Amino acid sequence: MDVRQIRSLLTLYFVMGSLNCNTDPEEVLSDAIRGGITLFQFREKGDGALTGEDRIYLAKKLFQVCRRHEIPFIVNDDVELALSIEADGIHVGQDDIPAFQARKQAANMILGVSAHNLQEARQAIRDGADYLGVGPIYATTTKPDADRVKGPGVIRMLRENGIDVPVVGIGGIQPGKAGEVIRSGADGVAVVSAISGSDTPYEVAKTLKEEVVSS
Ligand code: FQP
Ligand code: MG
Repeated sequence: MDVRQIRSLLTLYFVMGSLNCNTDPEEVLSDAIRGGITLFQFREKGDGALTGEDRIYLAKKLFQVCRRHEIPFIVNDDVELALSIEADGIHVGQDDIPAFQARKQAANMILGVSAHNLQEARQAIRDGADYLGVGPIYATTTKPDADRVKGPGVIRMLRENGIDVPVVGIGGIQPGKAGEVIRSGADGVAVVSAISGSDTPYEVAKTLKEEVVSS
């Protein structure tokens, strides 16, 4: 997939698992799609997350919803799962399998890699990342083991140092805070709780989308 396509997919990237949802995950995802998300990541992890067959079942269900609306489906962490369901991509972080290995195993998939600084960004690009997930931009409660809060300036810093690959900001991005992330040089914003933890996922997604495309 070419770089321009990836940039456009990152516009509003929704990341979610069953633990993040107040209601049926399929319904939350459908509402988010209706609100204008452009990419989805299945992230089923944490205390009490589904495992085994149940996890695979939910992945397939959510994949179907995405398919129906032509939203590419990215799997967090688990390359085996991504390969077995023929997902569109995989996202790995610094504590997961090395990005170069994910690139080898999933040669034709979209590969996203988390980067917290310039060194990690450069390495991810050498390893074959299609995009970088950079954060946490703001404070988040979604990920207990998140890195230190960086502020949107981290993206400006990466751009000023020649990082020109597609970048999405992640971490604590709520409506009203997305524009600043885009103006710092991100191609889009990734959110978990802003949408999934809301009682109105459709409205929040729509608001975030408008904010990103107008920034
Ligand atoms: N960026 C993105 C993306 N998705 C993510 N899941 C992460 C960053 C974080 O491995 P990681 O990845 O550091 O933590 P975890 O596996 O717990 O999510 F930009 F794609 F939205
Ligand atoms: Mg990970």
